[in-house]
Amino acid sequence: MIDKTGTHYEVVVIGAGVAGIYQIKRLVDLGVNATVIEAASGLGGTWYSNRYPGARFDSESYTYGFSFSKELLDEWHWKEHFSAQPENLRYLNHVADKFDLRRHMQFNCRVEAAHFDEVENVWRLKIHDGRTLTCRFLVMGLGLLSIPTLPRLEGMDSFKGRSFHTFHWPHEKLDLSDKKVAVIGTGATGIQVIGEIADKVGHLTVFQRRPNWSAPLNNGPISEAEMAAIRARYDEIFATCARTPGGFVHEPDRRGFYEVSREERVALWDRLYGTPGFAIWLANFREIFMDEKANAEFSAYIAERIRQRVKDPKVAEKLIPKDHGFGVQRVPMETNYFEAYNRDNVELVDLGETPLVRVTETGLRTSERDYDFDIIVYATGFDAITGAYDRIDIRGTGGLTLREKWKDGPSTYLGIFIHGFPNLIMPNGPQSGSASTNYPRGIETGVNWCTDFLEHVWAHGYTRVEATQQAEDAWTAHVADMYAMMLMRRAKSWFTGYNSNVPGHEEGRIRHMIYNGGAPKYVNRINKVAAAGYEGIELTGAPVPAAAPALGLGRIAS
Ligand code: NA7
Repeated sequence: MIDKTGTHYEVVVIGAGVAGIYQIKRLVDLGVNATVIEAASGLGGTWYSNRYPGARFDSESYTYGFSFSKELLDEWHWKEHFSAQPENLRYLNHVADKFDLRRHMQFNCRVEAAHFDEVENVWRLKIHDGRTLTCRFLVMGLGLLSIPTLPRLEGMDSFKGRSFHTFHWPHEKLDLSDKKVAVIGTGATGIQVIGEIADKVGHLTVFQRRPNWSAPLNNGPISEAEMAAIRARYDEIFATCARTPGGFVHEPDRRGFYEVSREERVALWDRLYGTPGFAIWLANFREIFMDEKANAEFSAYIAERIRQRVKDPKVAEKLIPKDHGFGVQRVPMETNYFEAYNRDNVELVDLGETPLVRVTETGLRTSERDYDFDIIVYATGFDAITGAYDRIDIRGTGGLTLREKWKDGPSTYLGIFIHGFPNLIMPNGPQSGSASTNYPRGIETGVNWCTDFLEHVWAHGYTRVEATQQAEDAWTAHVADMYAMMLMRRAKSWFTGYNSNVPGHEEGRIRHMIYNGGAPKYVNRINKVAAAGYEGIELTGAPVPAAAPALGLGRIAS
């Protein structure tokens, strides 16, 4: 039972990642009584936790930073085109310090429960340290990839060496030289780790269940002169991001796949393979995403690239996906990944042939043999998108739990509101624009829209806001329709809610997790909703007399 004596805020933001940092900045600027609650001991979200070697942006660094402050843009020098985790965390800390945001953040605070009080129209939060808080509006800055998941293998506790998920890679320096290391998993994370540590470990064994299509990141340093040129183009860069479906600088090739010759297609692909970042995925022909035949032709092209880079043809074949085409799952970008398998100290174990049986005291056992290790790294992914919501006991009207409501997948209005959960707002929620785009670009859109919305609510003195069932149904159906057009709908990936390690998320039932219509369409849609007086949202509550301040409410009467 949540007691009624806790501190009250007008807004509580959960999560001090990229979304939470920007959201609190906007609220503080408005003078709102708000706080950020963060479970970790520092800010930065993804970049606080993922400290594994090789963790870095796949977004061009200068498209990942916040765009809201010219001064910030002018003073920050991104050192690499695709900046690595330590630098990214430094950047986010710099932002928090520059704008004095840290004093509005509470660390080491895990929200265990959030219950909506239908009488007071407030959320009552229970923090794991026993405190209770209330707030009028609950803003979810939960990470979409913040709940790491481990395999369900027998004997995991019996291993005598060190083992951890990549999300929990030790914060202190870990000496890998002369160590026998296992990496389980070859998603975006595994591929980054493997490429980075292959030449730094004694011996590396990669346990691969399914290969992923992957292509070179083509990273490089950014000189002072180059950074000056980037700064001068920031307006243009952000305008490009706003125009492209993915929110990146990469624009799709508008020519029809079948309108150009095979030679022209290959010429484009040769160029894209050497282009930095997601160009190979997002500056490609649009048919790659929707047309089986086009996708198969491009996948065959990438397969050939893999064969050229991996010396042992048998190993090369194992690294080429056979169950899905290029780009229907999130494309991991790699540096030295395929070359790692040409090294004498690196070995690939195909779990399709010899599945993992258990973890032993000294290592791993497959159906074929035992392997000894000093370190086991689980690069086994996340309970993505909805996992962080599921971990909190969120109860809306009539005691309805969000966990129950989203049992078979999320349903939202615009990815921002949930019917039955009034006053809960998600600037980067499931089915919103940010989950499928260059994350900070989507986050800025979401936070700006939600903040404008709150200003509207405060200006009118509403105390309760809730999406209608009808609006939610229509949006969720629209999100599902978008999936129906994409080849990704059949992929076993976190885009479709698949995770073999999470009960109920095993293969079979698609979850419509992300909005696939692209950033411009999304922005257009949410702006129309705002222009129409926030249609689809019921705004109610006792109007505040014109003279009374709508912001900075103190403790509520209880
Ligand atoms: P992903 O992309 O979900 O990849 C997880 C990998 O781990 C993938 O290769 C899985 O194989 C493998 N996996 C998961 N469970 C097991 C078990 N039980 N046994 C063997 N192998 C397993 O997670 P990432 O962390 O790489 O990337 C997530 C996102 O974070 C990424 O897209 C970026 O946006 C940042 P499977 O394919 O399921 O056969």
